[in-house]
Amino acid sequence: MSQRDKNKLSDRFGISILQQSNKLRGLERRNFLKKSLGMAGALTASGLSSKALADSQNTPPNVPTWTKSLGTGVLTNPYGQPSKYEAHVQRRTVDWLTADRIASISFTPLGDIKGIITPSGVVFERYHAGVPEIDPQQHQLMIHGMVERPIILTMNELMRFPSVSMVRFLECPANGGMEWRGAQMDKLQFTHGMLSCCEWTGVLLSTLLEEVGLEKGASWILAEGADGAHMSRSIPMEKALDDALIVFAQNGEALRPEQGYPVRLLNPGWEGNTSIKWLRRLEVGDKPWHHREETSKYTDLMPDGSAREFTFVQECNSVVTFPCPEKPLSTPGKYFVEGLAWSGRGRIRHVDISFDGGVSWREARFTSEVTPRALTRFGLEWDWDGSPALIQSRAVDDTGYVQPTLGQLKAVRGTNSIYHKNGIHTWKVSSSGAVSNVQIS
Ligand SMILES: Nc1nc2c(c(=O)[nH]1)N[C@H]1C(S)=C(S)[C@@H](COP(=O)(O)O)O[C@H]1N2
Ligand SMILES: [Mo]
Repeated sequence: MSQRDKNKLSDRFGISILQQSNKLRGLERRNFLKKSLGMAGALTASGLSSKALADSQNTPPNVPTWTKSLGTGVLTNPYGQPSKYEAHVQRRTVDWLTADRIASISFTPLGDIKGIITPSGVVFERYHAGVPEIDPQQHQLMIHGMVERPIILTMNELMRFPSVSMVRFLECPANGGMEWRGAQMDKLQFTHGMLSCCEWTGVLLSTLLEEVGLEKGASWILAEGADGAHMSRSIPMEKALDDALIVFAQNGEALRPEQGYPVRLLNPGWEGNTSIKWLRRLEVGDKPWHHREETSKYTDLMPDGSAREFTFVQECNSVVTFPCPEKPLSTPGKYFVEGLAWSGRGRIRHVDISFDGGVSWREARFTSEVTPRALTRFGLEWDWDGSPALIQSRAVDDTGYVQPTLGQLKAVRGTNSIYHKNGIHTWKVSSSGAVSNVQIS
C-alpha cells in the first residue's frame, strides 16, 4: 500500500483518532465488561482463551493488522459465503441413525442460529431417495383428477400467478423422536434440529385450484415428488384451500436443491413430511390415497398398540438454545438465556423459563417478531450463582394450549411413538457450567 493510500485510509476512517482513544479507554473498558458480565477467564466465541486474546497484536490498544491494509475487492465472491471463522456452523448427521446418506437426515445447528430465520445453507435436510438434480426447463407441475380444467404448468407459467411470501417453520414430526425412552442425544442440534424457519415465496395452492376448478366432492389432494422415492402424501382439501403454498423461493432466492428446487409444497405448521419437495403432480380426489394403499403415511403407535393417524399439526413446542450442550456457561455471572418456541396452530402467546426443573417459573419476553406458525425467539436475564440448575422452557400458543411436561405427554402417548414429541425439554447445568441433556417428568 502506498503512503498516499495509507493517509487516505486514516483520514477517511479516523484511524489515528481511534488509535488514541483505544489507548486511553481500551483497558478500562475491558475491565468493565469483565466485571459486569463475569467474563474473566471466559472463552470467547472464536474459542481463544482470554490469555491468547491478551497476547494478540490485533486487540486494543494495538491497531489490528487488517486495519493497516486494503481488503479484497467486490466480486471476490460473486455469491457470498459466511466468514471462514463461522465454518463450525453446519448441518450434521447422527451416523447411527440411518444406514447411508441417501435416505437420511441432517440437522440444523440451532445453537448457532440468531433470530428466527434459518440461513438456507444450514436448513435440515430429509431425503428418502437423495436430492434429484432437476433442470427447471424440463420440470412441469401437473394438476389433474377431480378438476374441471386439468393443467400442466412450466415453472415460468407457475411464476406468472400472483405470489405471496410468509415466514413459517418446517419441522419433521420425528424431531426429538429418538428420546421417547430417555435422553440420548448430546447436542441441541440433535435433540431439536429437525426444524427450520424460512421466508417462503410461492403461489397459494388455493389460487391454482381456482384456476383448474374443483369438481363436486373433491376433498383430498395427492402431492407427488419427482425424486427417486416419488414421495407422495394425501392432503385434505381444507388445508389446500387455507394456507398451503406452492413454493419456488426461500429466503429471497430460488429454493435450494436440498429444499425441493425448483418447486415444493409447504403445509405451514404441519408435519414436514406432508411438504412434498421437487413437486411434480397434484391429483385431486375424494378420499385419502393411503386408504387405497397406494401411498404411505406417518402414524403414532399408542400404548395399547393402536395407531393414531392424521396427526398433521406440529403442536406447540419450545427449547432453550442458550445455554445448551454446544454453548455452555463459563463463570458465574450475568447471562441472557434464549430459546425458540413454535406452534403449528398459530402464534406463541407466552413462554416461561424454569431454572429448577419446573418447580418455579419466570416469564420470558419475546425478542423477535411473533408470527403465526413461525419460530419465535424468547429470552430472559439470568444471574447464575454457579450452582447446578435444571433449565426448561414452557410455551403457550394462542389457542391456549400449554406445552406438556414429558410426564404428561407419556401418560397419554406412552413411549412407543417416534413422532410428535413436544414435551418440555430439560438442560442440566453443572457447577462447571457444562450443559447436558437430561429427562425429568
Ligand atoms: N419428494 C420428497 N419430499 C419430501 C421428502 C422426501 O424425501 N421427498 N421428505 C419429507 C420430510 S420427511 C420432511 S421432514 C421434509 C423436510 O424438508 P427439508 O428437507 O426442506 O428440511 O420434506 C418432506 N418432503
Ligand atoms: Mo420428516
